[in-house]
Amino acid sequence: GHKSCVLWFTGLSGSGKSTLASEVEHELFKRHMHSYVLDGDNLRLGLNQGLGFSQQDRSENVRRIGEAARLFVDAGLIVLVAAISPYRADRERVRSSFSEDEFIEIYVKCPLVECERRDPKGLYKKARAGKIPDFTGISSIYEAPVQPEIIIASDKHTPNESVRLILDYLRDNGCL
Ligand code: GGZ
Repeated sequence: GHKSCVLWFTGLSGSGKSTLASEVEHELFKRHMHSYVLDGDNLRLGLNQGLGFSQQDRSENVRRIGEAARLFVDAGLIVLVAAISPYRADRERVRSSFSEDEFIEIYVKCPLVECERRDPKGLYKKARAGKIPDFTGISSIYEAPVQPEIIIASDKHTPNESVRLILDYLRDNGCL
Protein backbone atom coordinates (compact mmCIF):
# COMPACT_ATOMS: atom_id res chain seq x y z
CA GLY A 1 0.00 0.00 0.00
CA HIS A 2 0.98 3.62 -0.28
CA LYS A 3 0.33 6.76 1.68
CA SER A 4 -1.84 9.30 -0.05
CA CYS A 5 -0.17 12.67 -0.33
CA VAL A 6 0.15 15.74 -2.47
CA LEU A 7 3.21 16.51 -4.57
CA TRP A 8 3.00 20.27 -5.03
CA PHE A 9 5.12 21.48 -7.96
CA THR A 10 5.82 25.22 -7.83
CA GLY A 11 7.98 27.29 -10.17
CA LEU A 12 8.02 29.72 -13.05
CA SER A 13 6.07 29.27 -16.26
CA GLY A 14 8.19 27.03 -18.48
CA SER A 15 10.20 25.57 -15.59
CA GLY A 16 8.85 22.09 -16.32
CA LYS A 17 6.22 21.58 -13.60
CA SER A 18 3.52 20.04 -15.81
CA THR A 19 5.94 17.81 -17.68
CA LEU A 20 7.44 16.48 -14.46
CA ALA A 21 4.06 16.00 -12.79
CA SER A 22 2.70 13.97 -15.70
CA GLU A 23 5.88 11.89 -16.01
CA VAL A 24 5.86 11.12 -12.29
CA GLU A 25 2.17 10.21 -12.58
CA HIS A 26 3.03 7.81 -15.39
CA GLU A 27 5.61 6.09 -13.19
CA LEU A 28 3.12 5.84 -10.32
CA PHE A 29 0.52 4.38 -12.70
CA LYS A 30 3.03 1.69 -13.74
CA ARG A 31 3.36 0.83 -10.05
CA HIS A 32 -0.44 0.51 -9.79
CA MET A 33 -0.78 3.54 -7.59
CA HIS A 34 -3.84 5.74 -7.90
CA SER A 35 -2.81 9.27 -8.71
CA TYR A 36 -4.25 12.38 -10.31
CA VAL A 37 -2.73 15.54 -11.79
CA LEU A 38 -4.22 18.95 -11.01
CA ASP A 39 -2.72 21.38 -13.50
CA GLY A 40 -3.22 25.09 -12.79
CA ASP A 41 -3.32 25.98 -16.44
CA ASN A 42 -6.04 23.39 -17.22
CA LEU A 43 -8.11 24.05 -14.10
CA ARG A 44 -8.47 27.66 -15.22
CA LEU A 45 -10.79 26.33 -17.95
CA GLY A 46 -13.24 24.86 -15.42
CA LEU A 47 -13.02 24.97 -11.62
CA ASN A 48 -11.06 28.20 -11.75
CA GLN A 49 -12.75 29.76 -14.76
CA GLY A 50 -12.87 33.54 -14.56
CA LEU A 51 -9.83 33.93 -12.34
CA GLY A 52 -7.04 36.12 -13.70
CA PHE A 53 -3.49 36.76 -12.59
CA SER A 54 -3.83 39.51 -9.99
CA GLN A 55 -2.47 38.65 -6.56
CA GLN A 56 -6.03 38.10 -5.29
CA ASP A 57 -7.02 35.84 -8.16
CA ARG A 58 -3.84 33.77 -7.94
CA SER A 59 -4.41 33.35 -4.21
CA GLU A 60 -7.96 32.16 -4.85
CA ASN A 61 -6.71 29.90 -7.64
CA VAL A 62 -4.18 28.28 -5.31
CA ARG A 63 -6.71 28.04 -2.47
CA ARG A 64 -9.19 26.17 -4.68
CA ILE A 65 -6.51 23.86 -6.06
CA GLY A 66 -5.49 23.14 -2.46
CA GLU A 67 -9.09 22.32 -1.53
CA ALA A 68 -9.42 19.99 -4.53
CA ALA A 69 -6.12 18.34 -3.60
CA ARG A 70 -7.40 17.90 -0.04
CA LEU A 71 -10.46 16.03 -1.35
CA PHE A 72 -8.42 13.71 -3.57
CA VAL A 73 -5.99 12.97 -0.75
CA ASP A 74 -8.95 12.14 1.50
CA ALA A 75 -10.13 9.80 -1.26
CA GLY A 76 -6.79 8.00 -1.01
CA LEU A 77 -4.99 9.28 -4.09
CA ILE A 78 -1.54 10.64 -4.71
CA VAL A 79 -2.21 14.11 -6.06
CA LEU A 80 0.26 15.94 -8.27
CA VAL A 81 -0.33 19.69 -8.44
CA ALA A 82 1.41 21.79 -11.09
CA ALA A 83 0.76 25.48 -10.54
CA ILE A 84 3.08 28.47 -10.47
CA SER A 85 1.65 29.25 -7.00
CA PRO A 86 3.97 32.27 -6.70
CA TYR A 87 3.07 33.39 -3.19
CA ARG A 88 4.71 31.71 -0.22
CA ALA A 89 1.83 32.53 2.13
CA ASP A 90 -0.68 30.83 -0.19
CA ARG A 91 1.42 27.68 -0.40
CA GLU A 92 1.91 27.67 3.38
CA ARG A 93 -1.84 27.99 3.87
CA VAL A 94 -2.38 24.94 1.70
CA ARG A 95 0.39 23.10 3.52
CA SER A 96 -1.31 23.76 6.84
CA SER A 97 -4.42 21.87 5.74
CA PHE A 98 -2.34 18.69 5.43
CA SER A 99 -0.38 16.69 7.94
CA GLU A 100 3.39 17.07 7.79
CA ASP A 101 4.04 13.90 5.78
CA GLU A 102 1.12 14.49 3.38
CA PHE A 103 2.40 17.69 1.76
CA ILE A 104 5.52 17.52 -0.37
CA GLU A 105 6.56 20.82 -1.89
CA ILE A 106 8.70 20.45 -4.99
CA TYR A 107 10.47 23.58 -6.15
CA VAL A 108 11.09 23.26 -9.89
CA LYS A 109 13.99 25.65 -9.96
CA CYS A 110 14.93 27.07 -13.32
CA PRO A 111 16.55 30.44 -14.02
CA LEU A 112 14.27 32.98 -15.67
CA VAL A 113 16.66 33.28 -18.64
CA GLU A 114 16.29 29.56 -19.31
CA CYS A 115 12.46 29.63 -19.01
CA GLU A 116 12.49 32.56 -21.37
CA ARG A 117 14.77 30.75 -23.79
CA ARG A 118 12.39 27.74 -23.80
CA ASP A 119 9.28 29.92 -24.06
CA PRO A 120 7.15 26.93 -25.25
CA LYS A 121 3.99 29.00 -25.70
CA GLY A 122 5.58 32.31 -26.68
CA LEU A 123 4.18 33.90 -23.51
CA TYR A 124 7.46 35.45 -22.33
CA LYS A 125 7.87 37.14 -25.69
CA LYS A 126 4.37 38.59 -25.37
CA ALA A 127 4.97 39.59 -21.77
CA ARG A 128 8.19 41.40 -22.73
CA ALA A 129 6.26 43.20 -25.45
CA GLY A 130 3.78 44.37 -22.82
CA LYS A 131 0.97 42.24 -24.24
CA ILE A 132 0.48 40.17 -21.07
CA PRO A 133 0.27 42.14 -17.82
CA ASP A 134 1.26 40.64 -14.46
CA PHE A 135 3.42 37.94 -15.98
CA THR A 136 5.33 35.90 -13.40
CA GLY A 137 9.04 36.67 -13.46
CA ILE A 138 8.56 39.70 -15.71
CA SER A 139 5.95 41.94 -14.14
CA SER A 140 4.69 39.83 -11.24
CA ILE A 141 6.73 38.32 -8.44
CA TYR A 142 7.64 34.71 -7.74
CA GLU A 143 8.52 33.88 -4.15
CA ALA A 144 10.78 30.84 -4.10
CA PRO A 145 10.15 28.25 -1.38
CA VAL A 146 12.40 28.58 1.68
CA GLN A 147 12.42 24.93 2.76
CA PRO A 148 10.83 22.80 0.07
CA GLU A 149 10.95 19.03 0.56
CA ILE A 150 12.53 18.66 -2.88
CA ILE A 151 14.40 21.03 -5.21
CA ILE A 152 14.67 20.04 -8.85
CA ALA A 153 17.12 22.13 -10.87
CA SER A 154 15.33 21.45 -14.14
CA ASP A 155 18.04 23.16 -16.19
CA LYS A 156 20.67 20.77 -14.82
CA HIS A 157 18.84 17.44 -15.04
CA THR A 158 17.11 15.57 -17.80
CA PRO A 159 13.39 15.01 -17.16
CA ASN A 160 14.18 11.32 -16.52
CA GLU A 161 16.75 12.20 -13.85
CA SER A 162 14.30 14.59 -12.22
CA VAL A 163 11.57 11.94 -12.12
CA ARG A 164 14.06 9.53 -10.57
CA LEU A 165 14.97 12.06 -7.85
CA ILE A 166 11.30 12.48 -6.95
CA LEU A 167 10.59 8.73 -6.88
CA ASP A 168 13.70 8.22 -4.71
CA TYR A 169 12.39 10.82 -2.27
CA LEU A 170 9.00 9.11 -2.13
CA ARG A 171 10.61 5.74 -1.50
CA ASP A 172 12.98 7.10 1.17
CA ASN A 173 10.05 8.72 2.94
CA GLY A 174 7.78 5.70 2.93
CA CYS A 175 5.31 7.08 0.38
CA LEU A 176 5.79 4.23 -2.12
C1 GGZ B 1 1.89 33.61 -15.42
C2 GGZ B 1 0.43 33.00 -17.08
C3 GGZ B 1 -0.01 34.33 -17.18
C4 GGZ B 1 0.56 35.30 -16.31
C5 GGZ B 1 -1.12 33.17 -18.63
N1 GGZ B 1 1.51 34.89 -15.43
O1 GGZ B 1 3.34 28.03 -18.61
P1 GGZ B 1 1.88 27.94 -18.82
O2 GGZ B 1 1.28 29.31 -19.29
O3 GGZ B 1 1.33 26.82 -19.59
O4 GGZ B 1 1.23 27.96 -17.44
C6 GGZ B 1 1.04 29.28 -16.98
C7 GGZ B 1 -0.34 29.34 -16.47
C8 GGZ B 1 -0.27 29.76 -15.00
O5 GGZ B 1 -1.39 29.32 -14.34
P2 GGZ B 1 -1.32 28.91 -12.81
O6 GGZ B 1 -2.72 28.58 -12.41
O7 GGZ B 1 -0.29 27.87 -12.61
O8 GGZ B 1 -0.82 30.28 -12.10
S1 GGZ B 1 -0.90 30.70 -10.57
O9 GGZ B 1 -0.52 29.53 -9.75
O10 GGZ B 1 0.05 31.82 -10.45
O11 GGZ B 1 -2.27 31.14 -10.27
C9 GGZ B 1 1.09 30.21 -18.20
C10 GGZ B 1 -0.27 30.86 -18.26
O12 GGZ B 1 -1.06 30.29 -17.22
N2 GGZ B 1 -0.27 32.30 -17.99
N3 GGZ B 1 -0.99 34.41 -18.14
N4 GGZ B 1 0.18 36.58 -16.34
N5 GGZ B 1 1.39 32.65 -16.21
